[in-house]
Amino acid sequence: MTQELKLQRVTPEELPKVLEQLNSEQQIIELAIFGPDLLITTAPEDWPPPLQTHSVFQLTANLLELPHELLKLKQLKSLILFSADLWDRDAKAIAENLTQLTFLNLGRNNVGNTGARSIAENLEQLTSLYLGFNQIGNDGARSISQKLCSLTLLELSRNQVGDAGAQAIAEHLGQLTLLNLDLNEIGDVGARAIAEHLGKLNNLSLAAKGFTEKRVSDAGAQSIAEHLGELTSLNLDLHEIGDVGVRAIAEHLPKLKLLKLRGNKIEDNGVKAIAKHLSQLTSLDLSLNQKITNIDSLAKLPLHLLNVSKTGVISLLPLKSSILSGVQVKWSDTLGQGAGIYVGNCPLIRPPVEIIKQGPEAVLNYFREIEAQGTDRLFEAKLLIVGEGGAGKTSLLRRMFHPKMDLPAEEETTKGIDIYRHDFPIEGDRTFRLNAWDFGGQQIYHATHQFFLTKRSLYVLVDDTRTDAKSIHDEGLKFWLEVVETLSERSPLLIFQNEKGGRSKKIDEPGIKGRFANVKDVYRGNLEHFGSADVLRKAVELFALQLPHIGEDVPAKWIVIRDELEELAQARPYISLDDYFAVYSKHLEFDGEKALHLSHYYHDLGVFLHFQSPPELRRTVFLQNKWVTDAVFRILDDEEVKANRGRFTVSDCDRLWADKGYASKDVELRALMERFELAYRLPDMPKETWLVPQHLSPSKPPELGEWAKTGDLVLTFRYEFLPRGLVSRHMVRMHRFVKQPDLCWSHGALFEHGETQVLVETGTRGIEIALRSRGPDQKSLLSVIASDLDALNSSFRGLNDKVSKLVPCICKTCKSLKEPATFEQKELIDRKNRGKLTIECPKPPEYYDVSVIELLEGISFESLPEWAREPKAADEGFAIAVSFPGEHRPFVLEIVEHLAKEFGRERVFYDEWHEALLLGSGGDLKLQECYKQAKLVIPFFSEHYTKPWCTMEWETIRGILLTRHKDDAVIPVHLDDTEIQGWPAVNFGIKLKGRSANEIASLILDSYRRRA
Ligand SMILES: Nc1nc2c(ncn2[C@@H]2O[C@H](COP(=O)(O)OP(=O)(O)O)[C@@H](O)[C@H]2O)c(=O)[nH]1
Ligand SMILES: [Mg+2]
Repeated sequence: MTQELKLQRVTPEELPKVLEQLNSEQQIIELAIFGPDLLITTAPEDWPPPLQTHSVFQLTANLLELPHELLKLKQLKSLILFSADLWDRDAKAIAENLTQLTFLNLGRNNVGNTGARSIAENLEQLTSLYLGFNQIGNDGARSISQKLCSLTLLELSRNQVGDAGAQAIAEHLGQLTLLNLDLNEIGDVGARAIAEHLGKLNNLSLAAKGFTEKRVSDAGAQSIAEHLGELTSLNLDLHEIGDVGVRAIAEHLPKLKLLKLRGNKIEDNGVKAIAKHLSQLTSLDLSLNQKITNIDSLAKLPLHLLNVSKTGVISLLPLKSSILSGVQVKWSDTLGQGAGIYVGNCPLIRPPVEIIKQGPEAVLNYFREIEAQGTDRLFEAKLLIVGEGGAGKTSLLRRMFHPKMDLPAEEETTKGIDIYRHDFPIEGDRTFRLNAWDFGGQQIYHATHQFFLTKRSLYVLVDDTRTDAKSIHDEGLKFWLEVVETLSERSPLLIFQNEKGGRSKKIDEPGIKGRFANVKDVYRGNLEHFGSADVLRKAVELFALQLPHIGEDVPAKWIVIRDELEELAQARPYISLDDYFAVYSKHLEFDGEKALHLSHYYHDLGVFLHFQSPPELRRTVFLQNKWVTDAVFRILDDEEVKANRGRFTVSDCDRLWADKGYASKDVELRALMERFELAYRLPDMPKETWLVPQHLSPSKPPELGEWAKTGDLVLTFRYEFLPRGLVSRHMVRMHRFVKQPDLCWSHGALFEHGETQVLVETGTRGIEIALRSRGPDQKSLLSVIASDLDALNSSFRGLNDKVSKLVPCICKTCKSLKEPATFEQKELIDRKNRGKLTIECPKPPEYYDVSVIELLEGISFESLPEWAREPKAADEGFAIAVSFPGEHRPFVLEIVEHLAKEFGRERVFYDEWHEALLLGSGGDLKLQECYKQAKLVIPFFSEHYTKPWCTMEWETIRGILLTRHKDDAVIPVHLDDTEIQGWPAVNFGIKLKGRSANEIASLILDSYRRRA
């Protein structure tokens, strides 16, 4: 059989015929059929070895019944029927008819205890049995144990087997070499039984469920260690094993190659024990053991996979040599992504988190640079002063940093943002640079907080003692505490009580600190007096020095480059990208990619502003934050713009940006406003016009008065805290569906696609956003709009915990109501996880029981239709980019012509079609950008691909591959058998095999669609 035929897709109707044919044509002995839920995505050559010898079918839909043609395949020795909706009677039929089977896999079905018993009673010669995810309990496990004494492999993961079942297995199945009981209900008793009886095991998997009381402790781990000396692979995820248990495992199980201990109670000593004894370990999972902080000792193990995500690890320096030799560091926690060091959510300072988030290439660069230059630290931070207008923020700043200055006069309220610089000396003759940001009080500024209230900063909240706010229940104080907590990712916050006129006020300090862990201390003083803020200033300096990024070691030259940019910033509000590159090249050998890694890092830290997209912004590095914010606020504050309900044109910009060099950067400044989601350009206007949705009317248009109807699809987001301006930002992001801006207001918007409409509206209490969808595509449009709101919520790092989705009831009573009962999505998911599959509707008279699954499915987002995706404007980037050696130009041209029929030439990057993009200086960088933006990159590998020019392209593509590994962004076409250096999987890709250009093009299209 050729490779192409190995995987056949069949409909349930076709299956009987296919089986019949198999029966007549060949003496088939190995057969695999997969249900429609489990798509096989890898190529046959990458399948696990057992599958390689099977005939493999993929069903396009679920089987309605087991075809009896299958039962005629009496000679079958191996059968896989995975996720095919089989029940106990199907298992019985298989067991009674296919009596030659030695290998059986019925994973992810519903065979239950009865099905397990039928298998046990009829298939005594089985050596391998896989019945994961099948509702099997102790009874099923017992039947299997009593009859199937030849089993060497038994997989019963995701069932309900308890200690009793594990004991039965242990007592009867002494031949087992592999036992997988992941996600059952097994504790120490079961673990001990397994340990004492199954001495031949070399692979044991006992990961616990997330929701369970049953866990293995140190005692269980010790028995396993003492008895199962043959183990090479052990999984004890999510138990309660501490350092004692780990030490036993390390000391007694020297053959271990794979060890999984995710989510236990392991600390640094446990890690040391592993390092000391398990010298053959290649794969180790210690994630979710929060007390681990130090993994230095692991450097000597031959690990190619290490997961320490969600631990307290702060430094990867000890693993430097493996990182330099090519092991990738990934800011994630998901395994199954191949080799690497996984460090998602660790408080890393070496390298800094911002570097790791940029991808493995940036990490590699970091280590190379510190090898060459040594390290230094950046002593620079932001201090943000927040609080109600008039509370005394500006006064406090003056008292702290300009003691000689008078307090501001009543009418002198802050406009926009003022930035004070405070330098203070620190150890080693160095200076700490603190930039203190003072916000004006106007509401419109609140919507911009999200961009400036950055993490890794220090906050001071000024509390005005003239108001009565004393505890977290008082709205004024609570609002600011919530703002800082939501936006700043737990940055430290100091409260200053301004005792104006000597008035003091008690404040519920323990209550506030109990609820807001980031509140460090409360200070007070009467700002009329000189020296009243001295204590606070000392505290500010102290806390600034303790900010996490201050401890970060970065390559020494990075600090030198920052210092030079700071000097430039004194005279110039911005510089061009080329100027920045020039500064970089003065200190380090020039490499565009690396220079961009560095600017990205400083941008993330809030040191300066440099967006790497869109192209208008990429070319400018904004050194003075205040210059930028002043320009933006001139538009936001302008009375004419307000009077025009937020609309402004180029002539408004000319009027407002006449001085300070703004005029020559107007395009960039408008792009920045779009990037900040403050404004968008209205389409189809005679004169170029932008809209600031914040300034739309505050009241809902009367046309939309009584909008709700029965039959609407409704989804509600409920917030414990709703950041200001969220709906306006949502409107900017989704403006392609805004057809009538006049039907939008500052707290709501109407989105439309054809005949379908979604009304998004903030509830009167200001804590809910309701989405109502109606029309032929109501589910799709609702999905699009709701997913964007989800994404927006996630962009506030502290918001996800404060928002819940309310799912409307679908019972008969509610279906006839405009306002159906609602359930919290979180509660529904929890019920589903705990196996409680109904919930009672609170509406009389019937109080129906409603299916939890159906409720959840009602709001599950389907894959979206093409119209719902982001538009395909030319600046949206390329769908496909090709890279090829000139020798193959004619052939490649033929292929891209085919692709262009599908996407249009503007979305296929083929050098000759896009020459204009590459003209001028920095052509190589631009080229890299094209490859980066492309959804899919196709290199054509051949002996000619090793030429220098291609090699340079290849370096870029490989970078993309490494960072975009997960979404299959690179698929090569192998024109011959040349191995390309750095390409990890030689087998992966499209092989020429005499195919025509047309055929290759359709394979590429297939891959593209599968990715999308
Ligand atoms: N008498 C007195 N006036 C104060 C005190 N603190 C602030 N002010 C005045 O209150 C007004 C508002 O203060 P300001 O610092 O501008 O508040 P901001 O809007 O929070 O920046 C100004 O006129 C200040 O001079 C104080 O402790 N005593
Ligand atoms: Mg002020």
